[in-house]
Amino acid sequence: MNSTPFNPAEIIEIYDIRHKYLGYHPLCSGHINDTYVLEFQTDEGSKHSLLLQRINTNVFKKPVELMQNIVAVTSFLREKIIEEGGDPERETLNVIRTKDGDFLFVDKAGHYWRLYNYIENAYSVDIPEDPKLFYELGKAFGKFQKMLDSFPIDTLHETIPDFHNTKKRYEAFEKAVEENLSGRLENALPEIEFVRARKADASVLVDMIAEGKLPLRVTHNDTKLNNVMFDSESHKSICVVDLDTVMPGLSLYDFGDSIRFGANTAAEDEKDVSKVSLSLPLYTEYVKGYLSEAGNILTPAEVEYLPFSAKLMTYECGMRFLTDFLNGDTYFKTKYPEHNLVRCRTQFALVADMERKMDEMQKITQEEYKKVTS
Ligand code: GN1
Ligand code: MG
Repeated sequence: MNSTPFNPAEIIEIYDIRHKYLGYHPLCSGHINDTYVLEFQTDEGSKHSLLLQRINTNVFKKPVELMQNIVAVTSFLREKIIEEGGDPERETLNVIRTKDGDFLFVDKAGHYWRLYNYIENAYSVDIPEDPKLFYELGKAFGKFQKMLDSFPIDTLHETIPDFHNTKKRYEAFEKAVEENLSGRLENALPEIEFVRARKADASVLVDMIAEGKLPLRVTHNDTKLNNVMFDSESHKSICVVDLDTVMPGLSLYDFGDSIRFGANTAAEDEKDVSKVSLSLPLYTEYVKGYLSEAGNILTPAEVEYLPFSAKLMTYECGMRFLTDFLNGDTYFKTKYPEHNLVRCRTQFALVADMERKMDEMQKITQEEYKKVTS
């Protein structure tokens, strides 16, 4: 049997949990943190669960600042949800404080942990079998963007500097090629060419920010389909989760990354790239859901670049997988030696398909935009 990665007695003590501990199970969908669902029984005999996470401090080097961001954003969302008559226990994550009022605790091994409410009767998905779910996903992130429109952005820390600065990601990629730390460069020559052929794309949004053409907003920055919870009965999106990368950013990062992950007809690590393509029906659903919430707060320039952002975020993510492959898999969790290379190939197959479909994506976006703004 595997040993328990945390000490339940310690958690119960630190958080002053009064319920009876029943056990835990791991949640395995993320590439970065370790997540566990802890189950308890209340005095009345009902089940009560909490979500325990170990923060990967190799990736998140400033866990205290990261938690300050999350606490500020979730407290702000909580107020908004209450104002709108929603249920703040289900519609946002809530950070649970320790007995001493802290949002984090450090165990004896020096690991950083945090505890959240667990959203019952809800689920997350990796592939949107039903297109309606993808509409719901767009709505969730559009609403998230809209609700945070008046959040004081200057109070947020940039917990991972230049997270979606594609230009800097490109520089990191070239450095990885040059250093070839893994010695696997020869296995990735076509992929390296693919990245280099699109170097100009990497600067587009960064340059627009510098020229004041795109507004900085409070963004999620990791808007994968499995980062939204859906209600088990109504199948409506209820809550945006995984807030570690909430930072100042572009609405385009969030839109683009959702499309990258969820509108792909194959999984992020599908080995058969012939299965990879951009689903235009799913793209349309997302645009509809997203613009139904955020359409009125976005600038025309943001809307114009939505389709491009899908391509750029896919390119950037593929480039990050490739960089990690060349560096010897030091960032993303991998299940086998070529995993990062496989992931990179799916991303580039998707980029290529988006390039073929770019005009169509633009048309769909503008049509939907007209509907919500007319
Ligand atoms: C990571 O942890 P997870 O799986 O939600 C990564 C994202 C990538 C994603 C690719 C902090 O997200 O940026 O887009 O993998 N998160 C971080 O699946 O680097
Ligand atoms: Mg995540």
